[in-house]
Amino acid sequence: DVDVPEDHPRYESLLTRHRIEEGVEKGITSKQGLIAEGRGEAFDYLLGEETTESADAAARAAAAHLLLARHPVLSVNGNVAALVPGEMVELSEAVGADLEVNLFNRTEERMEAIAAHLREHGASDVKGLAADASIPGLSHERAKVDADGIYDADVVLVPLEDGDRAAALAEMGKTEIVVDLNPMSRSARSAAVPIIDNILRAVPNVTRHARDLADASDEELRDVVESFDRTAALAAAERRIREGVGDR
Ligand code: PTJ
Repeated sequence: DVDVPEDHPRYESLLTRHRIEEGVEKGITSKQGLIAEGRGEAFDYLLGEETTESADAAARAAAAHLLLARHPVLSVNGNVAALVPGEMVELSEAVGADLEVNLFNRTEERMEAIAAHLREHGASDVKGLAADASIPGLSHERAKVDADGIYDADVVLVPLEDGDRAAALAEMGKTEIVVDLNPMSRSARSAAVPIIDNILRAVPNVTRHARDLADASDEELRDVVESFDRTAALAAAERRIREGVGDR
């Protein structure tokens, strides 16, 4: 569906822009999502546009957390829905997690459009529309979640999340997994597991690790969780940005 030549040196980045643009046209992604995408791209460029070793370790720790969880939930916003709808459905199936639409700029139209988009990509049940509970400490619209979804979850994956909400969810005692290309963002810093990687690469990578760990015992999963060092992961990403990845 895209007219981007595959041998173009910036193929992935052009494809991403195209998907976000299409997301806006379909009423899935907000206009602010375009700005967020631009910001993410700049960080991705500085990180070398690849999954670093520490981001891979974070993805494995995320998979272990999701597999150990009582009730894991994957949060979906307008950018996530445009970029990785099928990949989020696959991850939810691999770890037995719920999918919940949760928007920073909530409108009923966009909630419905995203839920329908996820169903088109194979989701059987999409949460977020009931909005019968709220996250303490946030303004009304931004606090809305489902009582049997994010509100009840013990482990939540929140990709590209706003800093206030990431902090409020962590405050509720939830184990938070954040995907964000900016290692200095407040959401990355408040996460138990910050995955500093492009969502396009991060989500399939967590799924791959989850499949690899599918037969692991709880003890083995806990070892994976405990051997992950969030401070070191953030520092490694920041170092890579500051020191550069060499000539390209
Ligand atoms: O659909 P909504 O209403 O829920 O709104 C979603 C956005 C993303 C617009 C909203 O949450 C927002 O404004 O987020 P921010 O504060 O711009 O933060 C987005 C973060 O995601 C930034 O730190 C970006 O660097 C990062 N980011 C952007 N694109 C990607 C990304 N991280 C990983 N992969 C990306 N493709």
